[in-house]
Amino acid sequence: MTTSRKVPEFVIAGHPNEGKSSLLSTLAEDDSVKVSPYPGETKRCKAFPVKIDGQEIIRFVDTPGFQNPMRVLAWMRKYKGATSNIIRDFIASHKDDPVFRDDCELLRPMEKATGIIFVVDGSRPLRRGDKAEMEILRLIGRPRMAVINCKTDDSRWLSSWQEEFRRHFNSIRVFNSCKAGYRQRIELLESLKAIDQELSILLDSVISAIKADWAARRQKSAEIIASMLKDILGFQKQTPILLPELGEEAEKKLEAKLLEEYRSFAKKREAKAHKELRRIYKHRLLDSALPEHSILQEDLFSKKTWQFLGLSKRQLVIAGAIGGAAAGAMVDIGHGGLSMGLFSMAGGLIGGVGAAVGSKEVLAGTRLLGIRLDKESIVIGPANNIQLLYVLLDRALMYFSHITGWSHGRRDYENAHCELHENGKRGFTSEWSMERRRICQAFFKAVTDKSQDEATIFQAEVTFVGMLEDVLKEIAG
Ligand SMILES: Nc1nc2c(ncn2[C@@H]2O[C@H](COP(=O)(O)OP(=O)(O)O)[C@@H](O)[C@H]2O)c(=O)[nH]1
Ligand SMILES: [Mg+2]
Repeated sequence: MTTSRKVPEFVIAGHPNEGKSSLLSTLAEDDSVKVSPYPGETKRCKAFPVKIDGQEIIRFVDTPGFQNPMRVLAWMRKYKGATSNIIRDFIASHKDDPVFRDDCELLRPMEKATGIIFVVDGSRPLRRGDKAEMEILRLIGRPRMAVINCKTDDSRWLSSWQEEFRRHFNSIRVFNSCKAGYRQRIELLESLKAIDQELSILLDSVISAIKADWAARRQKSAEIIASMLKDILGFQKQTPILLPELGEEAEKKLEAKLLEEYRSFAKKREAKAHKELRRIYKHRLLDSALPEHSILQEDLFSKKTWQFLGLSKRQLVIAGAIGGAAAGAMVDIGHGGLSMGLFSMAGGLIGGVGAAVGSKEVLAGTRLLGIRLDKESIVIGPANNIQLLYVLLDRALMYFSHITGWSHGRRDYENAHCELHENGKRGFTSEWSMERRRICQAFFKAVTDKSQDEATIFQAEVTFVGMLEDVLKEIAG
């Protein structure tokens, strides 16, 4: 058996409604933490473990906040016993008094805590009660850190908070629970080291574990995105037909049916990948919160999606320079395909089925942009236009950026759309270098052209996933 190492435990203290639960939620990446606009909603202390691969590495305890700081302080100032007994004795003499219920509840976990994180809303002025709370923490004598969590943009009071905190705490940090991401979480843990020398080694291993976990999540995400692209771009379906009997009406029906099948498959497969990403980044509540006006709410094949994420002229030129049949198809789209309906818009990707079915040469078995007809069957897929790869990739990256940029403590899901729109302007891939496009091109070929040898396919996929990992790092750190 492995020896059970001490799991550092930090108690989050402070006045009600200052953002304690929000801070904890973001720090522990746990959106099940109850955050409420009404003070006094957190009634009991609750520990929230941070686990990696099922193993607890650090723990944060949410508390109700001080109820009577002035009176608690008055009692503690008069206390004559040893500092190490002050909490125990306070609880012993107040546990039956309902007036001090929250205070007892809050102090209890502090006795054995590794440290205390004191949270204030730095966008309001300092009050008498705040000083009393800080003084209580000093008398308790546990290692402590102050976190200034600004609920609004008002920074008038920030310096007075910092000044006051310098006198009472070993470490101070400004942290925005609704905006903080991975980097800010690591920074906060780094500052926690300063509260107690002995903590340094313990927290260093926590930080290393979190970093390694973040890298592993990034790798997993890159694989999820690549696998989704592989499935959608490589989708192929063969439907038997009896050509002589197939009239124009039947052809139209068949083509519509095939398109619908493809569309529905792609949609489901894309949603599945997004869901997997969401799970990796531990978001449960964000599920229903996809911004209402986001381009991600648009159908994958809608004109709007393709106009928004479609390739720019510059990209088309680069794509043309890279060469290949797919690039040719893209240039066709650049020449006005987008202004037409789904069919011509999708022209490159699954081929103008209408044209294919209507033309004699095509009926002879020519492969045209992903749709093939021969004497006995009609074959749809794999995709033959790399633009579908870029559209899917941009949507996945936008989604990734959205979920990794969303702090777990943030709950105003209704305001989500604005940011996503800005993030997603023209998508991420539109500015990519020739080098990255080449990798995409090779990947596209690997997943759509089965005639290539296995080693080439494997290499193209590995290189693509590696590149994606870099991209994800650029987005989420
Ligand atoms: N805008 C904004 N609101 C915040 C922030 N932190 C907390 N809040 C809000 O303030 C309220 C109280 O937060 P909560 O974490 O429950 O405070 P607690 O009582 O100290 O646990 C909730 O409505 C939060 O959404 C912040 O950094 N920015
Ligand atoms: Mg709370």
